[in-house]
Amino acid sequence: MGLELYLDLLSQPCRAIYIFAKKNGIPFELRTVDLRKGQHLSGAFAQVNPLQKVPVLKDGDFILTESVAILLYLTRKYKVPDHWYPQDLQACAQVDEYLAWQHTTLRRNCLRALWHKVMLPVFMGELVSPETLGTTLAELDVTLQVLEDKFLQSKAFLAGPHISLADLVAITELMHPVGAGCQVFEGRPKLAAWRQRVEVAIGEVLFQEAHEVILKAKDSQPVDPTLKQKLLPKVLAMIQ
Ligand SMILES: N[C@@H](CCC(=O)N[C@@H](CS)C(=O)NCC(=O)O)C(=O)O
Repeated sequence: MGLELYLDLLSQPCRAIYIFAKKNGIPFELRTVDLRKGQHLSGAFAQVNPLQKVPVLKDGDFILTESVAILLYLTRKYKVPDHWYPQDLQACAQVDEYLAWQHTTLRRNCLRALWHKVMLPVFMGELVSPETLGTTLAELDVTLQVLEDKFLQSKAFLAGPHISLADLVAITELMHPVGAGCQVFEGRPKLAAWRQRVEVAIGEVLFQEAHEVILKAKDSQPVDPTLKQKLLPKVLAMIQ
């Protein structure tokens, strides 16, 4: 069996891996794990990842979780262009710096924005107070400023003149609040121009294909009450 990727394109790290593999012509079997249907909680998927989370990479008997590790594995196993993970010591360290930073900052804020604004009320039928949503969006705003001022600065891309894993991971995060209807690029011309460059570098067709699910998140059908009971505690833990 060749490379298998267990993904749900609703998930931002899954989108990054999907785009990376497609863009670089890496052959893989897509194993869709529909989070909204609770497929990640099945016994069969627990055999693949006991943590019951996507993304997961399976390469023969080798199983790898954690999106950053998966992206680096693909970068090293397949001969992808250097710009994704530059050879230059300092450019590479800047990609590492961004990947280490984003997990507890941009990832958390973008995830919370999506769930507080759309997924909890629309999909889960759970009310979110205006105060909670306001705090979430204010925290997102602070993080976007850090992304712009500390990481992007006046560069074309986060780690220099070319697109890297840092940009790919960042854009797939930002499309979460975009999917929730947040105007994250409004009033941020530098970030908006960067988004255009990233989209062009990825290719607009692939970019749209990977983001179709999240851009329709607002149309999610309400979950049935039995599944909601199983999903809600996991979701609340995930968006803490
Ligand atoms: N740190 C992990 C996060 C994995 C993760 O939280 N995946 C989410 C989707 S973005 C998931 O599968 N959630 C299901 C759950 O927590 O029940 C990574 O970057 O791969």
